[in-house]
Amino acid sequence: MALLAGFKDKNILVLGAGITGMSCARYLNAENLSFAINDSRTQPFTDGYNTQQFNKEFPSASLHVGQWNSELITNADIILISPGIDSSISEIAQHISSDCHVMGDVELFCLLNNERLNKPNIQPIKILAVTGSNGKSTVVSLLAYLAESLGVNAQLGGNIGQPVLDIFTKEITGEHTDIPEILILELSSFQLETLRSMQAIATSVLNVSDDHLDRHQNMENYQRIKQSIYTQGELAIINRDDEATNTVNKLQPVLSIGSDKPEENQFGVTWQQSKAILAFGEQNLIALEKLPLAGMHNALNYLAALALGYSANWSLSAMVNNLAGFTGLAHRCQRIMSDDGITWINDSKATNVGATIAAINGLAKTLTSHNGTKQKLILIAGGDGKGADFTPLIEPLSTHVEYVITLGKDGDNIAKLTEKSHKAISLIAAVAKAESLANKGDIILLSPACASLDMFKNFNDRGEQFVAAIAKVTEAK
Ligand code: UMA
Ligand code: ADP
Repeated sequence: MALLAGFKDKNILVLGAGITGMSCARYLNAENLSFAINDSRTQPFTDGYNTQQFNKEFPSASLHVGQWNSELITNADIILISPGIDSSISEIAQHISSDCHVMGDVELFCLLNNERLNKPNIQPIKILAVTGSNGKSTVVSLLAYLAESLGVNAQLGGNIGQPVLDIFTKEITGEHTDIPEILILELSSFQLETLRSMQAIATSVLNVSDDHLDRHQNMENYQRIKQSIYTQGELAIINRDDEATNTVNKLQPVLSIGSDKPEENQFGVTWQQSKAILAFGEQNLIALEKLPLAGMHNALNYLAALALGYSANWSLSAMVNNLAGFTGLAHRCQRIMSDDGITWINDSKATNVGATIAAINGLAKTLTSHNGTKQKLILIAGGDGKGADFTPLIEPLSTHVEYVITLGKDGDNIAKLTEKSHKAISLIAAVAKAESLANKGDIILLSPACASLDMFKNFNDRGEQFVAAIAKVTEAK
């Protein structure tokens, strides 16, 4: 039976009324399927959207906010759960009936996409899927940029902030008849937890480092969830630098990237006169210094994007010729202009320890000496650590960082790692303190190693407040 026919006359429950939940609601509505939606917060909607608007947009849906509704959960045949909601919490888990089908929006998208194979005149959308603890958004955005430069009809979706079901909703409502040929899909560990049916051309785990352990309990579990992406694609793109990215299926076709010299049919890095060159087998592609995103972690991001494009049969030389046009995303090691002679860097997107280590080590390589004085690196870090182990920061802090200014819920846990720390009660206080410790030529880096939600709306808000604080503090001088 076709999937949607099986949805008719079923109790469909959407859990969460954020970006994902609303996207599910709009899809179900476009298919004339009735549903209930439940969000445990009293004010789930953002951007001025309200209950009246919801009732107008979805006249046949029922909205339940303020707590998890055990009766709705018990009676549900199908639950579409948002990635930020942990289905194992007792308020949810104990009420789900044994024959209820629980899935995420990406799983529903993939089930529908697979069915397109059996329909006349339409094709399934090909999928390139990327996960990893860090670099996902950079890699998928770079890949989307390359696709556009090469004239490939591709679209971004998933954790990057564009729910995938919107593609089919727009097809049904006629808002978009131009369905993409390729979906470039960013997947979080939360989304992978409820995903089983993706059939991608290629998938990649970019790297695995401690993140979201408050939800996934331990690294083994987190790594297993990340690697579940490989069973849902033909080619596995793995990172030779990080064993945890290997596919467990020894028979699966593999393409690898790494920061070492590549062998035949591998992507990697060679060195010529101390310059790093991106390479494919024997073929040198381009010098890293000619590209805007600096640091070895970004070399790996470039290679991952090239490997993914290559797996979709895009021309390697055309991709290489277009790499330099992508200038990166905001809040990821982004330089902020100021008049005080200090180099301020906004890496607010560093929401885990691995990202902060990559930023410190990457910047440390660029530190130079002026008149016998070495440039100092001052770090502002802290926020909600999500249960992470911060000890991997000890080495980079002691080797490369002059002072650490800490803030937020887990600020004290970072301060404990080094004697060179100062505590701040707010971001603006941290900026002022860092500024007072810096000389002209020094680098002040905001790279929190933590999520932002204890003090800010999100990492964008934290980055924007950092930029505003720099302007305020430097203006006052
Ligand atoms: N909710 C509850 N109770 C809870 C938790 C959440 O009712 O205990 C409700 C909230 O009130 C809200 C809804 O659930 O209305 C939010 O659902 P959600 O947290 O899944 O967020 P969405 O707005 O649907 O956004 C999600 C992803 N968010 C998370 O995974 C936390 C977005 O990734 C993603 O862009 C979007 O779907 C589209 O796919 C954000 C993210 O922070 C960027 N991702 C994490 C990361 O990158 O590290 C995984
Ligand atoms: P994600 O979408 O996985 O969170 P982003 O591209 O948004 O990744 O980058 C998040 C953070 O990780 C930024 O602080 C960025 O500087 C850092 N980063 C980017 N690529 C890598 C990588 N390959 N390894 C480690 N850190 C990285």
